[in-house]
Parts: sequence; C-alpha cells; structure tokens
Amino acid sequence: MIMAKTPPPSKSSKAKASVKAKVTAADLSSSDIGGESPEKASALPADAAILPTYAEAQGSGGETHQVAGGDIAPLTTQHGIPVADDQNILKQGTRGPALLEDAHFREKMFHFDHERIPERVVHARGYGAHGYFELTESLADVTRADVFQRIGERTPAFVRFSTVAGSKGSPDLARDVRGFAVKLYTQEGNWDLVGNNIPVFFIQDAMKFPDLIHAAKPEPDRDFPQAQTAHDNFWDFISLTPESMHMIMWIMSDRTIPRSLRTIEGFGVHSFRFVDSEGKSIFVKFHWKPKQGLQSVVWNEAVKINGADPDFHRRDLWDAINAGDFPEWELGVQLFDDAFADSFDFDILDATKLIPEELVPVRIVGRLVLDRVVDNFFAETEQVAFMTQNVPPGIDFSNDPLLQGRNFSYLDTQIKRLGSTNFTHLPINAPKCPMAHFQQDGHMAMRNPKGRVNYEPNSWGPTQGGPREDPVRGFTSFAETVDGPKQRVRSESFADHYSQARQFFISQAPSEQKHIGDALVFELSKVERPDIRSRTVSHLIHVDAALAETVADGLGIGLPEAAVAARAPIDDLPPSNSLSIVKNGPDSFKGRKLGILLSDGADAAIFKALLEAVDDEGAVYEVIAPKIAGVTLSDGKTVAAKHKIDGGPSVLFDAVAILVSAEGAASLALDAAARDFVTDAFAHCKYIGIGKDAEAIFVKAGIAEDLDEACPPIAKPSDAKAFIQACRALRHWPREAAVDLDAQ
Ligand code: HDD
Repeated sequence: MIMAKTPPPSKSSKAKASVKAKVTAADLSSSDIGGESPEKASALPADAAILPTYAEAQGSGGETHQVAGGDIAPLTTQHGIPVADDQNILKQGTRGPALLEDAHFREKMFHFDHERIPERVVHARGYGAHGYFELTESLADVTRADVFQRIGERTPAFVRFSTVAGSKGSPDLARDVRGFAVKLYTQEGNWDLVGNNIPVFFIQDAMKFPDLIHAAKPEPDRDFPQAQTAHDNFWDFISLTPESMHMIMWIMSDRTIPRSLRTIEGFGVHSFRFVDSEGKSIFVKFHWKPKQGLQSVVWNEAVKINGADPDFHRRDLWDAINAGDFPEWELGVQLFDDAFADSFDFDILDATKLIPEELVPVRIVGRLVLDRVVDNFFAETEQVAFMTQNVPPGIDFSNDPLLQGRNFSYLDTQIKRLGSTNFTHLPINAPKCPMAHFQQDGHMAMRNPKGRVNYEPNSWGPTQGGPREDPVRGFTSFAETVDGPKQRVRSESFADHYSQARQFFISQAPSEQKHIGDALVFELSKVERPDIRSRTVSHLIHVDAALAETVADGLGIGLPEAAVAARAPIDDLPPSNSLSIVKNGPDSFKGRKLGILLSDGADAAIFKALLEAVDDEGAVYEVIAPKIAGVTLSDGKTVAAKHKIDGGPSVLFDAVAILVSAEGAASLALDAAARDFVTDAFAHCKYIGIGKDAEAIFVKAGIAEDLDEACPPIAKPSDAKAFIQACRALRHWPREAAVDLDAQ
C-alpha cells in the first residue's frame, strides 16, 4: 500500500517522530492531509514529525494487516488473485477520483451489497447447533425407518431453535413459542422433525396460517409492536378463533419464557405414522424431553433480560456447548392405533389437542446430544432449510389438515429465501447418504449428474444408465383408503375448543396458574379495544371460571357472558402432571449459573468454598464487581470480574451470592445497580446467599426485613455447600406472595 507523505520521510525526520509531538489530523484542515501540492506541504512546521502510514499505525498494536511473501496465505479476490492493498480504492493521484478499473473494490462492494437474504417469514430469529441422535431402543417392530433399527447407532443431527414472531434481531426472551427443528441426516435421507416447545398449535387448518401470522406480527400500518403478541390485532384474531384457546393457555404460561433453550421440551405436534416393512401402520407423536429438566424465568425477569442481554439464549447455548456441558434430550414416542384414535375424546388429526401421557405413555427410544457449535452462523443456522415433507421410508404423514398444509409451504419458502432450487447443494442441507437423481441445472448448480444420461427410463444399462427406482427400499406412502366428497369443511370432531385448555390449566402448580392469569392481564391491558378484551374473557369462562374472574378483575371489567361454545366442554378431564414445568424441574443446580457479587476485601476462604461447591454441583459462576478489573480479596489475591455491576444484573443468573467486606457493602449500598441486583433477585424468587458483612446493601435496598429461608447466610466456608444444594430448588415460589400485590 502506498500512502502519500509530504515531504518524503528522511531517516532523521522519522527519528524525530519518536521524541517530538506528532502532527495529528486535528492540527491540519482536511484539505491539508495527503495533498500533493508543494505549497501545502510547505505549510507543515519545519520540525513536524511525519504521520505514520496506515500500515505503520496498524502495526503499532503488534499486528499488521500486511505480510510480504510470508507464510500467511495472502488475501485474494473471489477469483484467487492476491491483493496488495485492501485499504484504499484505486484513484487518480492521491486525492483524485476513483477508477472504474478497480475490479477488487467493485467485487468487494458488490458482494457486500448482496449479503442479506430475506429472513424467514416466521421463526426468523434462531440459533443452531450440531450433534447426534443415538438410538437406545429399537423400533423395528413398528417402523422400517432406518434410523430406528440399530441400538447404539448414531445419526448426525442439526437443531435450530427459534422464536416465532420476532424479526431476526429481536430479543431472545420475547414471550413466544420456541421452534425446535431437528434435521437428522439418516442413511435413507434427511428427516426433518419441525416442531415447537409446545405440543399443540393455534389453529386446526393451514388455511388460517397466514391470518394467524399477520395478526401476531407487528401491525402493518405502524410496524410495531415487535416480537410481542400484546396488541389488538393478535387478540382480535384469537378472540374470534376459539380453537386457539388451548394454545393460549400454553403461551400465557411460563413455557414461552424459558430459562434456556436447553430447558425446553420439543414436540412434533401432529400425529404422524410409522409404517413397517409389511406396510402396516401405527400412529406416533414425537417428544423431546430435556435431561436438564424444564425451567423458565418470570415475566419481570424476562423483560429485564431482554435489555441486559438480548442474546441470552444463544449465548447460553454457545457457552454450554463450548464448555463441554452438552445439552441432551430424550426422544420419546407415543404409539397408538386406530382403536385408540376411535375411542379418544378428541380427534387425533386435530393439532390443537394433545394425547395425555397418562393415556398413552411416552416410550423413550433415543437421545439427542448437541456437542458442536456452528463454524459460521450464516452458512449453517441461517441457510439450513427444514421441511416437514422430508420423511424417510417408514415415517409417513397423517391427514392432519395443518400438517398437510405445512407440507406444501416449506419447500416454497426455502426457494424464496435461499434463492435457488439448488439449496440442497448447500452442505448444511445436503444429505449425508448416497444420493442420485436426474434433477439438474438452475441457479448455483454445484452437483449436476455426470455422464451422458440425464433421464429415465433409458437403455444405457446398469453402469452408465444412472439410478433406478427401488420399489422395495423406496419411500411408499401408507395405502390408506380415503373416501368422501370434495368439500371445504371442518370436521365436527374438531369442535371442542375448551376441554384440553382447562385440563392444562388445572395441571399447573399454583405459581404457574398465577403466572397465566398475570400474563393474560398484562397482554389484554395492552389491547386498546375493550370489546376485544372482554370477548377474550368470554372464552376463558369455559376454561376455568376462577381464571376468568381473575383476569376480568385484573382488567377492571365485569365478567362478560360466556362465549357460545361450538361443543359443550368436558369438565372432568383429570390433571396431567407432565403439563407442568414446576413438576418437571431438575433436581440439581447442574448447568445453572451463580452470580457472585464481590467487593474488595471479600472473604477469600468463603469465596473459595463457594467455587468448590459450584464445581461439585456441575454448575458455573460469574463474578460481578464494582470495576471490571476485579477485586482484591481478604488474602490479597486478585479476582477478575466478568461483569461490572451495571452490566451484570442479577437477572442473568439462576441464583446469587453477595460476598463483600463491610466497607464494600457500605459503598455498594449507595449504588442503585447494586441495590437493584439484590431487590431483583429477591423479587424473582431466587436463592440469595448472604455473606457475613453484606447486610448494609439489603437494608438500604429496603428488603432486609423480608429475607426468608431462601436467603441463607454464608458466614463461613462450610455454609457454601448447603447454599448451593438449596439452589437445586431453582426458585423459592412461596416468596411470590410477599413480592406481588396480586398474590396477597
Ligand atoms: Fe412452520 C418455519 C414449526 C405450522 C409454515 N415452522 C417453522 C420453523 C418451525 C416451525 C420450528 C422454523 C424452522 C427453522 O428453524 O428453520 N410450524 C411449526 C409448527 C407448526 C407450524 C410446530 C404447527 C404444528 N408452519 C406452520 C403452518 C405453516 C407453516 C401451518 C403454513 C402452512 N413454518 C412455515 C414456513 C416456515 C416455517 C413459512 C418459515 C421459514 C421456514 O418455513 O423455513 O414455511
């Protein structure tokens, strides 16, 4: 690279540069810099040091962007031509216009201008990881699917988690369904199980999907609110679509504000079919059950996490996998036959209904482990294309009208999004099994068939003629007999909209029921039209009378008339424990994060004991301190901080410990961020370990009198272990009554 310097540097002038003040850009008007004219050059003070070249300035930090003939591969254009200068456009003289001849600049800028592709129309914000599926129980008795034949065999997997409504840059803790899309690269083709963390859906028929999504996304005239359902259009659609009531119970529950992507369940939602080698079929529903247990945050915490760390979930997944704490899920199947389907209170083709595990147990047949983050977000997570219609031989669809519609939509969307029918040539989408077909050409074709033959049937024989159909190994649809007139109808068997919504609600722990009521009041309070609020409540009456009253009361309205039900609900369905998060939490603090607030002079022995206890539990910790450089403990040792206190609020942690000296406590008590740290942890029902001199912070924060048994003292090193073991409970829900007016 050449940088014009005036006057040309002499050795002596360079030497002066090290001792004399340099002339900076601020000392010169812009027209003075880099000028060629001798008059301008003479304007420089006689003893002025010469500005370093761009390369010299870069090199001053120890690294340079230039290598001359060294071992490092040279930067090249996309066509492989080595680049000598990537800092300056090719121009006439030093201050003249740019030259069209600069092919490198044109290529670089053109590529940049084309970097973005359309984001997904739904599930735009997502995060993916690689791993494997391992079969632990053979399903050879019910399906010929190759992936379910050999115990112990591992199948490569890629999983993408997502939120639904928000755009690509929206925050992770939006109240929203989480997508749980799994691609298994089986030996008989890719199987995409494109599910959610909720086992039911809003609508019964794919015809309504565009309306649902339009209503949920930002309102079209104003383009807000982003990543939220708390607005008129969404609740208008919902209140006019009673089939959504079951799903509404789920999305208003804590399922939609998960603590981590590692602590969500996944569901295939629809009834699918298994087909065995004789063509016999059985229905199946798929479940992913997290080994980490279920866990969510509370709403006030979610709102604050979105500000403190909008990437909370992706960072958590990235950190856990990179730390070797690989998240794991069990794959469970519910298998049922036509006789069960006929006797079930609901239609197994209706995606707004689930089959309680008490009726059809979940049989665990394998495990999914995520053990590798992506090398490149765009190439893998953004370009991965999931399609419900990707099922290998042995798995087939049911007639669920939502699934049937999905099977049409996903191919179409990938072509729009990825810009070519050849998106299957991208490594993340390409099958890892042998593949041979005669589809060819199109934009960006990378793998056209070799040889002369690109059609079949042909007479070029087994060696040159290419692939052939295989009626034995090939995919064969289940030969279901279907009869009936062509018509647009909704089956009467889909008409019960409230019974399972009620079953879900009564299956929740008291704290979870309260959160559902709170969420409904919050969302409907954002709705401007009173008629929409009250129409929604009119449906809740069929779900649970007390819930409807709570919500009406929270909105300050009278209880409306109950909505007219398409079919009278069954009101004695028994509760099902598997529907609650709290009843399916983990029994350890493993994989959770403790935030330790330290000050100078904090007790070194207690800190050490705490770290040991965290480690023994398989948990992790981060230090928060008044300054990012860290603190000096009582033994004179320094501990670096991960967060300055206002950058590491307690919402980022599962539990917190306050280890400070008396002086540290006195000064932190004056800091609003430190006081928020403890009051938020308390309000969010977290376990708080209180070091021996920390009291002043709690006094000043106004909660010293309220501390309960989940705020134990850590006055000596031996208290540390008991504190971490107490954290296994994750939250101290009884405290909610003390911190929430509505709960009193
Ligand atoms: Fe869908 C994406 C899950 C109904 C149409 N869907 C998408 C993704 C997930 C789901 C997890 C993101 C995949 C990824 O990470 O790339 N969708 C579901 C579930 C549904 C559902 C569990 C109901 C049971 N979806 C549904 C219907 C339709 C679509 C009824 C249309 C008829 N979904 C799409 C789509 C998307 C999509 C427009 C957007 C981006 C994409 O496909 O790849 O085709």
